[in-house]
Amino acid sequence: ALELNNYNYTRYHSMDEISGWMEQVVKENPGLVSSEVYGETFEGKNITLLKIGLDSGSKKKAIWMDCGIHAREWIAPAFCQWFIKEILRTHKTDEKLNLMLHNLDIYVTPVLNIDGYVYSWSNESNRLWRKTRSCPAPHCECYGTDLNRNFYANWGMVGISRNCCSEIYCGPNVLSEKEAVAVTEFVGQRVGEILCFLTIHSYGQLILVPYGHPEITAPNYDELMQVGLAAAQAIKDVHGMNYIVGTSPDVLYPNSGSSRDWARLMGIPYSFTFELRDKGQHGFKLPEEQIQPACEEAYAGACSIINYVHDK
Ligand code: ING
Ligand code: ZN
Repeated sequence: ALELNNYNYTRYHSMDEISGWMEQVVKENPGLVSSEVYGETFEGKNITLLKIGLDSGSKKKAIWMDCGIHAREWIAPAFCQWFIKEILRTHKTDEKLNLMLHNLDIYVTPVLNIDGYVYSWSNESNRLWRKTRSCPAPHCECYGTDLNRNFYANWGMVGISRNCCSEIYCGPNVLSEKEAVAVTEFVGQRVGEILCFLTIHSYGQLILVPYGHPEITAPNYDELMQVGLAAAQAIKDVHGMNYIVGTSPDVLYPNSGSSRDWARLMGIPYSFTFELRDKGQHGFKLPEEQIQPACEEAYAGACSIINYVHDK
């Protein structure tokens, strides 16, 4: 049987290995970690999250984190696993973390786009797959929709394509993808509870704040920028890496239909996209030697945000 102590967090893992790891984490941490299936992919695989938190009498708030919305961004699922590993390793001795786990539940989805992730592992020629694996619409021969263009947030407006062969195909209609529906339903039912929505991508070394649409501004934009800049500083303090903070139109280009924008529009006050290492030298094929430093710094960035949200 797989022993958590022996799990190698500085390697990329197949979906089967990640699924086995999730089961083991739950088994070895009763009262701290539980799992929940909250949806199914196009190909019928269970979408599972891990809920991390300590029992407390009062009603708890929550943090959301998802990784692997895009198949080829392998550092993202590696980070979600690292994030959980670090919490499990330190929560008994780190008093602040212990307190936060009494006040907050953390919902972590290590791989959201499971079909795409499995496909990107299936063959070297499929390594750079990004989208889901849903079947082509009539009159089009290409598979898949960009999940991060499929959410109910100015869907189909900017930074998208209607061509089903495009990498940024927004889908035949809003929420055409079961994976986007699963997040929408789970998070949508807990809008008062979830204070912070973190969605993890690569690459580019960015922290993106709402909105991707250039004509709308989040009511707490100034605060989101402050919180994002503090996270970027926390990241820099670990290995000296520079992360840029801003909206996607300010930093790169506009987009619409992203889960980050949807979460903010729904009323979740703190919503961020992380774009992990690197800046393009290796891109999506970040060498395994960089998993550890990339995750160490991103952990500091995520904790900076979670601390802020908890203390506020
Ligand atoms: N980037 C995200 C995407 O969905 C993004 C977020 C949007 C970044 C627009 C910059 C500009 O495209 C990746 N890497 O998936
Ligand atoms: Zn991405």
